[in-house]
Amino acid sequence: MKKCIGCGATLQCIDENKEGYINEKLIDRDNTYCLRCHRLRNYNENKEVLKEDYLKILSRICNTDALIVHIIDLFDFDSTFLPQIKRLTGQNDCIICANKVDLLPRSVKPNKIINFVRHRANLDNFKALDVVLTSAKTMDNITDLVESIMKYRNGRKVFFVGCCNVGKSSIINAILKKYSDESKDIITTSNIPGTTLDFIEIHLDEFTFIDTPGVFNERQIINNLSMESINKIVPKKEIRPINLQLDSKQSVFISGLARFDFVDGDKTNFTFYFSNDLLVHRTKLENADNLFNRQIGELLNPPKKEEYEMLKYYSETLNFDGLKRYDLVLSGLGFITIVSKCKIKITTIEGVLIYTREALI
Ligand SMILES: Nc1nc2c(ncn2[C@@H]2O[C@H](COP(=O)(O)OP(=O)(O)OP(=O)(O)O)[C@@H](O)[C@H]2O)c(=O)[nH]1
Ligand SMILES: [Mg+2]
Repeated sequence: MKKCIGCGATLQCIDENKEGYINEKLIDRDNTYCLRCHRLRNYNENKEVLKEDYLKILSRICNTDALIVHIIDLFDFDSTFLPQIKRLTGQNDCIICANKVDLLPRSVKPNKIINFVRHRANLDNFKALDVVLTSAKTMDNITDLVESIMKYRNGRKVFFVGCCNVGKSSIINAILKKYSDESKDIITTSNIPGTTLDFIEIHLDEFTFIDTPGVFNERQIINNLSMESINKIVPKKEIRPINLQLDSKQSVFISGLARFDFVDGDKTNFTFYFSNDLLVHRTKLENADNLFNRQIGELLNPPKKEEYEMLKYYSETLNFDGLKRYDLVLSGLGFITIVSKCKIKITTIEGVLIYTREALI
């Protein structure tokens, strides 16, 4: 059975609407891509196909003695850190690869991020042999990841697992570019969740790397919005922080996706870390409702008007003691650093988790 080298689907010439379809004239060639990969790679055009159940596919790892590289997206840690990966992969040894580090401002200290990841893993009793921060985009620490894999692999196959879109395929492409003659991306990657459809086995020297389909997590914000909106929300490059000095009774909109109300406290600075394509807009608290109702889907976009109709919002009120610097995190969207004693009401869309942590920066 021949497989597509881009997504791992078994190639077939029968049904164009099922995964792995390829024109029969092409099927006898070596190293071919299916029609869907061809379109994704050349035109960034998604062809929806009926997908196999990824959980069934992943469960094949359970019976293999393997090293697991659990890849998470640092910009959407909460939705992409999956403690259940241990169970899904048969309690095999695991390394955490925290990817997309290029999106965080360079001023973030790597050790702080690593400690944060370790701390969160410990809270879930998740044992990781190592935590490595990487960027498949800028090739940061790809050698560190490979060294860690070499240290812990003990001759086993290495599976790259994690949520959709965290960069599993991109990481393997990055390793291939670094350690072989390959100069282009072998495996198909895209910002569409569910790009990889089946195991893709890559042999490099004595290593066997296996790319896997992403675990679908309904909490990931990418599931509920259009590609156009996602492209604005998910940062493409290093975030430029926006520093605002606010008086109490002022509000800040993050496009139409979140609203930050400074309810009580002395005049102070807040730093907003969101994709550079989102609007960070200040107004008076008393005008905020009105502005939202008039401008949602217009100035406050994303979401688009028709998406807004489908979304639900919720609020939380939080008190900060000013004794430490804290981040108020909106999972998948970004975070706000708070340095003073204050009371904040935060509103955002359902699916985005609100929580606080000690400031990363
Ligand atoms: N900024 C940045 N983007 C990245 C990085 N790694 C991957 N991406 C982007 O994230 C998107 C998803 O990458 P993929 O490699 O297709 O992710 P995946 O985990 O294999 O996704 P599935 O196959 O759908 O499970 C693509 O648009 C990549 O270009 C990174 O380190 N930094
Ligand atoms: Mg993939």
